[in-house]
Amino acid sequence: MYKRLAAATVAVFFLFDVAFAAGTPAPANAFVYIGWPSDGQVVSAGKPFRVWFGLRNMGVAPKDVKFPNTGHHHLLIDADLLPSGQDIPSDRNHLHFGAGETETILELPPGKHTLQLLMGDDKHIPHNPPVYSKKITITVK
Ligand SMILES: [Cu+2]
Repeated sequence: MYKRLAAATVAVFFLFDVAFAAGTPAPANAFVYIGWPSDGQVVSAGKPFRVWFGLRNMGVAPKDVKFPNTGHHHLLIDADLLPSGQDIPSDRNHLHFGAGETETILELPPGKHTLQLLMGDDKHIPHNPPVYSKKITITVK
């Protein structure tokens, strides 16, 4: 009985996955990365710093512009990736660069922080497959 239930659960999850997987396609070799700061970088407190967004094998387009193999950058600050198919929230942990920006200036409170880039389509939904950078940790002090 237990085994049968487990199988049923798996099937439901699989169906959900298929239902939400039909997002905007991204090239399989798309690669997004944080050009600066580097993982482990220490930056000065009270001093804004620039974050560079790098992207290969994919283009940048502003929000609401639907064009193949493009998207816009989102910077996740002290946040984890979202379940697939969910649109990216807009708050101080999820910054949208809907004008097609490829860099920003940040100022963060002292302490350790994580940064991660995530591409979103014209409607702020991650692509299929999702295109995200390595999550880096920086220290502000
Ligand atoms: Cu967005």
